[in-house]
Amino acid sequence: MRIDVRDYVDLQRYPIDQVGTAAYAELVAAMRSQLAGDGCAVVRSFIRTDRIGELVAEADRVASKGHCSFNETNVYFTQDKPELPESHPLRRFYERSNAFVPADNFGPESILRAVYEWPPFVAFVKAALNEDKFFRYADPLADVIINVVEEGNGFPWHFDTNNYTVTLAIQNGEEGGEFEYSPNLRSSDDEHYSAVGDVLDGDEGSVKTLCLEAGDLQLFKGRYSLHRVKPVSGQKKRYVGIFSFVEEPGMVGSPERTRQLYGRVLPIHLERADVRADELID
Ligand SMILES: O=C(O)CCC(=O)C(=O)O
Ligand SMILES: [Fe+2]
Repeated sequence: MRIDVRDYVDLQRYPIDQVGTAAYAELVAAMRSQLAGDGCAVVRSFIRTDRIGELVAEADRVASKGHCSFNETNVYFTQDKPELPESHPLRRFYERSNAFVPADNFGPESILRAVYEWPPFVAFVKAALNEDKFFRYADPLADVIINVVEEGNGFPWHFDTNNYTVTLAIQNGEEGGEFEYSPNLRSSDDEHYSAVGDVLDGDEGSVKTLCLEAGDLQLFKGRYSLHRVKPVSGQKKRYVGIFSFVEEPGMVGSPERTRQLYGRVLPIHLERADVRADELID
């Protein structure tokens, strides 16, 4: 069955296929103003409420394909610096675990992929983010994925290493899973370590909480805003779709990162990295 994205996106409320209309311009302007304000913009019920069940069913079908990876990380994803005091944010490590369902589980029958590849969707996100160079990721394991979060897990405080993320809430856990962020806590020329330390110590003064519901689309600029996903509790899994976009066409992930996040690599990762497969066998 061919998927028509028009049946899933709430185009009555968000006419993202109507470029050039006043409604489109207003929507893009609203997104840009939210992003300029605190780096976060949300399109509530972007996916029609009456169709979200189909997306949940799709996630349920592939959830067991999630590759679990665990590591200990500081908020910068950098190495420990033993010469600094233990309380320094660079030295504070938290357990991170995630289960990414690789993109090759989302084939032509996938609603998530149909949305990701729908030209009006790509154009809308590009316009909202006000990016010049904006392409779908060419990585067959990572272009569109689902992050499956189970009981007890979340995503500890961190700054993103990419400029923005584009995510779709598909299902919440029974409890927890709130998205918390401290807007612009650091800047390109000042790490504001003491303010970062305050948030890590539990000071919620600068922290905003966002409760996303199934079907909400979120654009988030996380490079300067410290953020986390609070641990989920209950039997129900939290599902979030992650759409990746990059600045150059044809990009794929490095073999090391791909193996860590997805548990395997494809020939394209090795070719691009100019590494022979036999060199990687460990
Ligand atoms: O799962 C989410 O809602 C976002 C997680 C996050 O911050 C990230 O992937 O960088
Ligand atoms: Fe993040």
